[in-house]
Amino acid sequence: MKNSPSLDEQLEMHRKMVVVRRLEERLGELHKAGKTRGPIHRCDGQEAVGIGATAVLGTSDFITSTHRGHAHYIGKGVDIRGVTAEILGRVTGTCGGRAGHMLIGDWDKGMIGGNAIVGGSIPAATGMALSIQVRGTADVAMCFFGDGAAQTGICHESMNMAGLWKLPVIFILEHNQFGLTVHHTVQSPVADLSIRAAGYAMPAEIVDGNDTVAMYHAVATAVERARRGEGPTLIEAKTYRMQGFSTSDMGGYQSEADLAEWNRRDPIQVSRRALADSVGTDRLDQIEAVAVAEVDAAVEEALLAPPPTFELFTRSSPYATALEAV
Ligand SMILES: Cc1ncc(C[n+]2csc(CCOP(=O)(O)OP(=O)(O)O)c2C)c(N)n1
Repeated sequence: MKNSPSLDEQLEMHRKMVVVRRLEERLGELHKAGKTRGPIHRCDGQEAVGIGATAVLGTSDFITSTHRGHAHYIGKGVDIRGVTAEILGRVTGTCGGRAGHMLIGDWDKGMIGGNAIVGGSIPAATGMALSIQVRGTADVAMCFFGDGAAQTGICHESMNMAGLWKLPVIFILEHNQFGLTVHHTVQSPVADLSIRAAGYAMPAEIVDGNDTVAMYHAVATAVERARRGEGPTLIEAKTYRMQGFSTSDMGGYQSEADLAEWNRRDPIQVSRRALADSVGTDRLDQIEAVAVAEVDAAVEEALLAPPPTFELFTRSSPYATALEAV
């Protein structure tokens, strides 16, 4: 069983985290300039969760995401140019410019879709896992969801079903400590939400969500277990949301001490420090510069593309191609 990333895989995870960070920085600027439609939910400080977890998966494994999904899209291999154009509502976007930043899906990459319904990613992946089990393939489904979403009824129903039927699903609880503006201590009587897994007969692990390699280790074990037909795993990634809830949120409820502490553990810096001894800082600088340039080029290209047109009474299917005959 392979549960450690190679050096090349670690460098690729590092590159992807920089892509996500740069994308979100640019989106923050573009939002202020009035060039995005609606608020943007940034995941600054949480990049290692999505990038580390998806690095374990193959293209035919499926993921579902949330309203805060940029690291999940990029981690699963959705093209940065398509993602950027989609967020900016352009026809060249992954879903033709009609999904926006919360709902991007790319079937060819196994990215079933983001989801603006809190908790909605959980039953979607559980259903996908049931489909995988029925079809008898060795694929797995993975869902990302927040600590707020972990309080929904559908989370418990999905986990119960997954535990009962030993479905090949990995539940990635991205515990960033807030649901909207509400701290987790007033959302739940327990600090570690992963203890709930015992109630559904599945293993759970608490992971440093700011460390891609730690995420990779834990997820690799869970994925191998699911592929062997032994059922689901819950992984609770402890992390912190460094920005407000979205670009429409003025913040002010995160303590300076917490922000400073988590800033010291910025996932990109954690990764840099871990890789510097092996490859040197020049190589890391170069990888980061290429990643930044790639995002900047994707933004410039997207801004030149036209918005989609909408026609009444004809097919308009951003996610799927309708069957000609059933
Ligand atoms: C079913 C539903 N209820 C409420 C909302 C409003 N809402 C959007 S995000 C959010 C909080 C989500 O918190 P969490 O799952 O922890 O994700 P985070 O934003 O922290 O990443 C709420 C209540 C919604 N979109 N859907």
